[in-house]
Amino acid sequence: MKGKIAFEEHMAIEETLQETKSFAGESGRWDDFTNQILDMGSRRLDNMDVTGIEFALQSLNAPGVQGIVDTTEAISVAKKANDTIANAVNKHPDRYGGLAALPMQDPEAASYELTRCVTELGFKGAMVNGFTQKDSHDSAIYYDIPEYREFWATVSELDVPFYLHPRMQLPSHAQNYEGHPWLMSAPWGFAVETSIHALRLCGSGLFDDYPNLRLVIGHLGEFIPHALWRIDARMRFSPRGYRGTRPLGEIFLDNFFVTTSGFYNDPAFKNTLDVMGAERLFFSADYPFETMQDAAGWYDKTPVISDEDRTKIGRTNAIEFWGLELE
Ligand code: GRE
Ligand code: ZN
Repeated sequence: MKGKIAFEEHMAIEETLQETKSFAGESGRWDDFTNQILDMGSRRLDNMDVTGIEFALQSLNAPGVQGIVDTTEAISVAKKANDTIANAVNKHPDRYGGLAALPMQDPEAASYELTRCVTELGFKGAMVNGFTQKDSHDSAIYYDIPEYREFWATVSELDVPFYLHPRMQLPSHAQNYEGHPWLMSAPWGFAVETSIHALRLCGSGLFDDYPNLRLVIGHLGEFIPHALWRIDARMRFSPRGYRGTRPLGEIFLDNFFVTTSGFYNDPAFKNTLDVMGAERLFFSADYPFETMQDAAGWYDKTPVISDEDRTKIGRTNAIEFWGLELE
């Protein structure tokens, strides 16, 4: 399919590059991977051309700004990353858009940077890599706490989507992963970490206060769509501490949107489609952690959607969702 739009596509800057090393695959691949993730020119664009991806929103690699303990440094790295993305967008406005990296260490600074990115740089929303560290390497701050309500008010006012991207749990918080580093990472722990964060947001009353918030999660919903029925079924018996005024499943289906990033599998996709509906699903690749060839090769041919839905999920949903100026 030509004309696809993707939006979990990552770049890096020198300051955040090294964090990605352990995810780049075999050690011999690092130099090439570095070239791929830093490049925002012909290599990325050629890849998009051959896989039918017309337009892609670019975002900083994980954990990016969220892994920086010094707030002043976090603010300056976020700004540098966003200015780097803006520069690529300016060069290729018909191919790229931007999602803002945010210094969540300081909610007010995060609001300020998001506002700058949206109103001055024309960014379409934010991409944040899970909980943030701050001051101490062992800290992990989640955004359902009251300190972030003003930040969410800004997101709501700007009316832009917020993509909650995975990061790995901190070793000091991960006793249950001990001895199994593979388990903490993209095969499983990424989804556990991200789904817990998303569910915390759902259970915090946030979406009662700001019903227009639009949260995006990748990897076919980080296991949540599959589990949604059971969450509500069991919550009837143990809703302790739940602060939503509606069942969690309703909140999730109203306020969350899901992409195919890094998860190219028919049965899992079919289940996600059944639960979410074609209007709330989007194509994405997760380049360069995945190849655009794998993402598009599967998506263009999967028999579990009609051609009408393929066009929606691959393109037209995204145009409306992000307010893109594409036909
Ligand atoms: C991602 O961006 O989703 C990602 C990483 C590292 C490894 C796997 C992966 O950042 O999907
Ligand atoms: Zn990603």
